[in-house]
Amino acid sequence: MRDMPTIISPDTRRENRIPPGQRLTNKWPVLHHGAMPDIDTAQWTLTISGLVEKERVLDYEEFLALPRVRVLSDIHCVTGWSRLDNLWEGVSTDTIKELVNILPEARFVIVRSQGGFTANLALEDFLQFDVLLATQHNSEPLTPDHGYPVRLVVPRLYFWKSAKWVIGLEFTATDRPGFWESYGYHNHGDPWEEERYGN
Ligand SMILES: Nc1nc2c(c(=O)[nH]1)N[C@H]1C(S)=C(S)[C@@H](COP(=O)(O)O)O[C@H]1N2
Ligand SMILES: [Mo]
Repeated sequence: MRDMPTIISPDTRRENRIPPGQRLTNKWPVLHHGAMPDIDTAQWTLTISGLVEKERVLDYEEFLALPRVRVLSDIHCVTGWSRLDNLWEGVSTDTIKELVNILPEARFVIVRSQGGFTANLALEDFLQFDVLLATQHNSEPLTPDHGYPVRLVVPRLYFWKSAKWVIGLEFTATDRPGFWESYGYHNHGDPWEEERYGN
């Protein structure tokens, strides 16, 4: 596609790219709680709700018609593995912001997955320029176990914030712990600060 920008996540430019307590893997492990949902894109929708000027429910075709970006990023899973140089393709969260006009009262976003999983993010983390709703990884469509058809990718936080099988984004004024956060994972999750557990 013409004019698709490639965004370089800043952490990929660090001299040492492996955060404390992490080790490198070249594989891509699959990790999630519960059963893997089987999503038919003919039924899939993305609901953008809460503190926005215009709530939107996008079907798959409408989602694919949004402007697209590529992002190069590293993955850091809180269980200890890191995987470098992942090339994602999808829709920037900045495009989502333009689409719905997030209200000034909004300070958090609750990301909802098919199957009930949620992840909470501060709005400033969600709107970093390297965050996207991805449909492709290394030029291939996401596989079902890695979040097909659409997953969030938040390159600068531990990978549990990167919800797979995303179906909803709810903008809120107050924070609500997501799934792993309510089981004791850190609310923020910066791998360079080792924000693994607790607050
Ligand atoms: N819907 C959903 N998304 C999820 C999870 C989950 O349990 N459900 N687990 C998170 C965790 S803990 C990790 S480490 C990554 C793993 O993504 P991967 O299986 O593509 O490596 O997905 C995150 N996204
Ligand atoms: Mo994880």
